[in-house]
Amino acid sequence: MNRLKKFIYILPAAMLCTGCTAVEAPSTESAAPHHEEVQVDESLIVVGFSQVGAESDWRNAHTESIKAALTPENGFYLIFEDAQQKQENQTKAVRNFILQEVDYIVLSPIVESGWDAVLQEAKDAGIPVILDDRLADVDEDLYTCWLGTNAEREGEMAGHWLEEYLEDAGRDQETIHMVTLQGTLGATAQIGRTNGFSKVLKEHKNWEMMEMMEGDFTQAKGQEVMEELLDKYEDIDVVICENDNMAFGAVDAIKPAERTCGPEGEITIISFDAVQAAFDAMIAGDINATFECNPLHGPKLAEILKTLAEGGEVDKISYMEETYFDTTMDLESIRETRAY
Ligand code: GYE
Repeated sequence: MNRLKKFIYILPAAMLCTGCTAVEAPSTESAAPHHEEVQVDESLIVVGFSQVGAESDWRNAHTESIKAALTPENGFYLIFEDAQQKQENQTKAVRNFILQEVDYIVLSPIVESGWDAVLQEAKDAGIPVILDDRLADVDEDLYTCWLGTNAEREGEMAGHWLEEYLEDAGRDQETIHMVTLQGTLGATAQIGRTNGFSKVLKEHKNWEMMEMMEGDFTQAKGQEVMEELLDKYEDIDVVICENDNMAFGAVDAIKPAERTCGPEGEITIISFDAVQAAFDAMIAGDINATFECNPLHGPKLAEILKTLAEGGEVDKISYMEETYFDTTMDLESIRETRAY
């Protein structure tokens, strides 16, 4: 780690910097107008964070949590870049972080594949990489550790919840027609939730997964895809939405199609994340259950970075603690305790 560094370069076209009042607007008079030199207190740990985008409520809470934890008051200088859901932007961001000689790179990889070259470059430059939220399918020595979510477990939990739900409703022998709105294909949360749910699906001969379509973790795409599925299939009993925002999109498609959903309706909706708006949707009777995925990584990430900066060891994998919520619970009171 380069603790003596005093200056870092900000590339205004590509980089956004937060928590750093020292950054000035790009100077048009400068000899190198695309570069800005910023003075950073040498006691601060300089972190370049490449975020996926702002595709969901979960993502926004994740960004806020990290920005709130990696502040100069807490000993960090954060360079934040939003990749707008494009892997090429993330690759570019990581390369910029290497050029800037940051102390640590934090990467939330949009998908798992395609990281070997750029993470090797970080390694060659001696900059440790922490994967946060999603995983990269690379050799383990190309990253220091991963702080994430056990998406496969979430998917399995959702499957078991449905099992019980159908049993309680006396529908465990009935043919159950299902569709899935998948997250960004190839993303850890998509792979894990699809695989976890599939494990339970395989145990039930009467569960029929008619189609799985990509909804990219966004409400708009979730709605679009659900509209298509409603046109195609008349008998959908269950929709698995691989995040809450796609579930909101599914509800937006189901209601105008004069179909009903939620605990009192024909279509059971299962979702993931447990953001506050999902509580509202459950309270409104639109969705049945949501499997928690905790986005508040900031404090744990700060702890990991501090431990590393002090020369300590960290676990290779750390998972956030998670549970689930459904409409049998006292959702009004629980909602008040939710931080995201
Ligand atoms: O569930 C979804 C987001 O990777 C766990 O990404 C994250 C997922 C989260 O867009 O809402």
